[in-house]
Amino acid sequence: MEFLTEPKQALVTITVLLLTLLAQAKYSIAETHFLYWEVVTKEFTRNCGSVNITTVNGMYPGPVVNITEGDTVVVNVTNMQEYPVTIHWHGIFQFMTNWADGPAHFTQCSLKTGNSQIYEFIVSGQSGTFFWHAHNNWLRATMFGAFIVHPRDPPPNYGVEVAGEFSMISGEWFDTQPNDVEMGYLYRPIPVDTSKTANTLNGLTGPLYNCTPDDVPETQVFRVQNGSTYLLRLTNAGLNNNHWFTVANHTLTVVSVDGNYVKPFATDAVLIAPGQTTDVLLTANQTIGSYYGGVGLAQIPQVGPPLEAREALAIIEYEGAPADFPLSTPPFPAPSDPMVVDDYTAKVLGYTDMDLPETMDHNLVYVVGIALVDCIPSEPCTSTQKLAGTVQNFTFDEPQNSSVLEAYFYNISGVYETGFPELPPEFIDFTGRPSPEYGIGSRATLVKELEFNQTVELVLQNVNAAVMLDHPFHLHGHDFYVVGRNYGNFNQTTDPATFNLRDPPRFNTISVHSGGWVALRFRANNPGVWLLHCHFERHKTWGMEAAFITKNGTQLNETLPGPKHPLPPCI
Ligand SMILES: [Cu+2]
Repeated sequence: MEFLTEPKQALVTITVLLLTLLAQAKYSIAETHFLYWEVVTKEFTRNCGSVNITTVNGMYPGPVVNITEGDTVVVNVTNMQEYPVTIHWHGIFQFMTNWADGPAHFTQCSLKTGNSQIYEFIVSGQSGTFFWHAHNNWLRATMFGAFIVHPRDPPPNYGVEVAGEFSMISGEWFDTQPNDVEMGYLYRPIPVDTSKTANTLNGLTGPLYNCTPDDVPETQVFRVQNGSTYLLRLTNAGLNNNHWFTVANHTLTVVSVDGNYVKPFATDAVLIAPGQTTDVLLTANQTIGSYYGGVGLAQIPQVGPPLEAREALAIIEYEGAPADFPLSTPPFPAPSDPMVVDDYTAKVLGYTDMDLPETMDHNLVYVVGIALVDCIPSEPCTSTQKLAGTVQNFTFDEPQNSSVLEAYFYNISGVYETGFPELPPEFIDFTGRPSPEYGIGSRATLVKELEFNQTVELVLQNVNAAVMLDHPFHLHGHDFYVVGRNYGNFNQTTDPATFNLRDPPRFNTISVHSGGWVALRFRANNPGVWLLHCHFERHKTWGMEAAFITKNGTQLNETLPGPKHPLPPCI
């Protein structure tokens, strides 16, 4: 080793000091990220057809937000195209920044053509994989992107060195502008033909969607090194389908769901409902080569017209893979096999060091289903009734002239009503037979009020109304613990004894399986208006929405301040 003279030693010492400070700074100094997003129309070609789609900055999928826990995000959104828009930061708590949450009709009115809006919020007390998406009409089909929050403290020890990470967001491609697809679903008694829909991974359909035998579409390649382990950040940004994710020949280790660590478990395939995210570890420990991986449908049960069943595949390519390595499609679980789903679901467990509410201020049972509702004269229905998504037999009538939050904050009357029922009027057989009691929903803009810091147990009970389907429910502004789930009817007397209060997983989105129920617990510690809705866009379009209003507490830091930036005008 070269002998260092004194000045050289001093230089080395200073450099080492600076490097140490820089390394520490990575974990200690919060940053502010200023993002400028223009919402523009751009033509993209997928699945053998071109469509003018609505995008952020002409990108599909949209830009990735990459921050560290504690950072501030300031997004200046300018709407340069014809459709009104809003943006939602899915899974981000928005503590004291309810105004930046984004769902149209609930926390703001949509941003109209030519106008700008600034979303500003701090991401605190959470890290992991999230995503952002448009939250009005069906624009989120093409306006979505990853929102990655790195932990402020050193990254978690997975027991193995992580060599790199990849974000993989699945979705659906429609052969027309998604808002037009929505119009097709809104007023018809029978859903529109979905056969022109393609599955996508990171916005690409992959090799199974070739138009002619010679025309193979672009396929994304993820490059890995033999023997290394990678973190795959999986998100289902799709509108109407559950997805299985799998990689040929490789076992995946699930480590996190919805930004919450889970007890790691190995699996061949990962089940992701729309609105859910899952982080998995993949170790490149197979023969040096190339392997297909991607998403296929996990619809349970499958009803209506046939769904697009081709998988959206990408390639995991080892460094040094032979060019003629035979690629094979991984086996996917059968799309409608509840056994595989239940087996997977049972493996997802949380940790014991948690803030699970133990005594409840509210024990809510909400009955959720797909029913019919009478059309009103202004609606271009093709019959006297249309399909309705219902919660407690109410289909949510979205206010048009003010958001619920503005009405609440500024005391505007006539926009919404309080007193959403805590329980169904009667505990009937919800799942065993068609329930005529739930066949016809009624329209209402009804919310449930909660006092600050109250504890809530919420059971979502599926009902066999017009039809019985899965419903992936998403709660804005909170994570919740999943303490129980089963098929059949929830029994208020006997089922709580079966709850898992030891290691329940913590999510922001949960699939209420067809013919079943789930029991959730959360603390209402975030003042404001928080949407609870099915994350299947069809069902949301049909009104499967509800909302909580959490009132202010007594302290200043328990009181929702006014909006930091002007909101889009409603009229
Ligand atoms: Cu649903």
